[in-house]
Amino acid sequence: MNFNKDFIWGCATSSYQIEGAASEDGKIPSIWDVYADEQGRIRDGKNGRIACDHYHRYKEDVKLIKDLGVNAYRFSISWPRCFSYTNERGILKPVINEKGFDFYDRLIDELLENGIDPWITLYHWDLPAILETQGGWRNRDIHNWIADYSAEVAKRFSDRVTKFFTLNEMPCIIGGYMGWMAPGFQVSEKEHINIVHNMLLSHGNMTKAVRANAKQNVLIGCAQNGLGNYPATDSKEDYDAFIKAMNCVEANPQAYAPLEGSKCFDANSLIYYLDAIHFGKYPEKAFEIFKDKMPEIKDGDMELISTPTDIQGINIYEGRPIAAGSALGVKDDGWHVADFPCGMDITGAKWPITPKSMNYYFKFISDRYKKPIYVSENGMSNADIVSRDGKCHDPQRIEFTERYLEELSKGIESGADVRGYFHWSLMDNMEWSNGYKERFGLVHVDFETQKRTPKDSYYWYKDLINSFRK
Ligand code: PNW
Repeated sequence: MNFNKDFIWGCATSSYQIEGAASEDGKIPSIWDVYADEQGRIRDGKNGRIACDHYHRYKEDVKLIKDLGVNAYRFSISWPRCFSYTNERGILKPVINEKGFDFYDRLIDELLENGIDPWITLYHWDLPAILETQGGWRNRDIHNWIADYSAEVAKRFSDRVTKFFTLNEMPCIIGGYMGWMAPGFQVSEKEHINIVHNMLLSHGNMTKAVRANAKQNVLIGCAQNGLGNYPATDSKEDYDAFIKAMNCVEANPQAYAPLEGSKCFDANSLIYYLDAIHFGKYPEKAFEIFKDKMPEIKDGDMELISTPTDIQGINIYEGRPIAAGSALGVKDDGWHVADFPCGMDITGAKWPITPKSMNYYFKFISDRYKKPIYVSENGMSNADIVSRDGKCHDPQRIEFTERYLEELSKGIESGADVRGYFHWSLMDNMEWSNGYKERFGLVHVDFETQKRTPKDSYYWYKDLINSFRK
């Protein structure tokens, strides 16, 4: 593999997954606090009240990031840590929580002092619970609530921070309204599609708010996810089938419904979201297929949604092989999802290991939207243990990352404009509904003692990064 000298190497985390301090210094509950504490919906009844205790141990963690040798660190700001709300006769008014902002001030300064570029994610799923009582993502007003918060973040930090992601993984926010993420219930498909519209309006309004309040030139974009599909074989037929599948506006096979029984709604394809953002219109076909389920589009909506961005973040974990021809029982669009081989390599979370997700998929996105791409997340969970020698040996993660980066390098060679890679995650953390059972870190965390142990993959990644700097 080959990456040029300017390529950005990073690692990533998110607030609720690592910070803990769930009700400290004026932080109000997020929908994840409610989902965990009140509803007990996280595996083994766990929660994020302490998580990695990063709120108190951030200096130690920044040292780990520095020693890893990355140039960039992607983390998210907790909205309910920085904003609370008063409810005056049904009207919510934001109140700034200085102590919350102070934490990120300290974190950002610590990162900069250690030569690490901070990349902020404005929203990584921890919605203030009080906003969910007003409908959360179902309420169109959210695009104003979240823009107010984003403006404040930009005012305070854009003197030192120049990279901003708006929303993390819109299809997973929808998961909250399919039942497998907070707030944790199922709504109709028409409502799902309306939530997508509200998220896209939010993304546009956040972009506008950050730009308007930025103290210098900043790079803004969303961090989107989906399945990184690829042609099943090297044949031209399968390549054409792959392109057809990518141009499909129905979800299958571009999105997932991770919990059995949870319904994957249809308008969840990559192009459904990204065409709206980059071209200012939903794909024509969406109107044919979803008809009256399409959202009400008010004057100015598509302009707001397509407020110009600078970068496109893509979180990528897995994909599906696409082959020519129709599968049995499926309508003939000239493509189908090919079977995985028996004994397919899988991760700890049983996700398929599909390095080719890094190649054709990125070329497709790059050719279609012509924006610099950053891999804003990639990594795997593994049943890592600390051995009696005191080390944490994780050859699977090294193999996984090497395979994925090799394919990414091929994608870049074929013309995909990918400029950076953020490994998910810096350290083991609270893996949402799966609690502490999935370890995604380059650093092992003993959640009883909070001891951090860099894994073999941490040292491997460090060497790899160094090898491309020479
Ligand atoms: C992403 N799925 O989420 C998130 O951005 C991270 O916070 C998370 O820890 C990471 O990937 C690993 O899961 C996903 O079920 C959550 O397919 C679930 C799925 C995919 C991505």
